[in-house]
Amino acid sequence: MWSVSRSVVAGVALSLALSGAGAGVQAAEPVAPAAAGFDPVADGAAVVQQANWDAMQAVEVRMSEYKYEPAALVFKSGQPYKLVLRNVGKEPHYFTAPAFFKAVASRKVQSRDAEIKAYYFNAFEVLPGGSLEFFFVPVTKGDFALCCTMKGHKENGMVGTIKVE
Ligand SMILES: [Cu+2]
Repeated sequence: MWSVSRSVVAGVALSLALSGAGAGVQAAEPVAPAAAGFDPVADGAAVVQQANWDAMQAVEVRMSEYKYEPAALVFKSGQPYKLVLRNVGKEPHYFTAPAFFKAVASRKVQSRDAEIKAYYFNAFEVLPGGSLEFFFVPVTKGDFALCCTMKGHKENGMVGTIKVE
């Protein structure tokens, strides 16, 4: 768990350094994680632990060419969820929603063959015929963008919205 979190932070720092150099920005002062847009739920582990998982709600999203069904997702802050992402299409599809992932407390990601416990995610890729389950508790209210980052998919309409209310 710790090593996963650390590598994510390192990845953010690296991309910052590169973009700063490319844009000709002077980076004399260290950039705070929040200022860099890296401001996930601070007490995510406690939120996950205190949630009533017996009251968990399941929501399924089917991915295909080139859409999410449903494309408008609404979650309630504090309510534990299992989000099932099912690829019923012929191409791989992404569930890319970095701002949404920062607004939730992540418990784990589960697939047929594996389970991953990590605090932060940016995106999930699901292969044709495959599925995965994301267990989480929404924390921060807001509207968040969802899209598929496979080449050309977003342009073909593979976008969605996620509301935490
Ligand atoms: Cu796609």
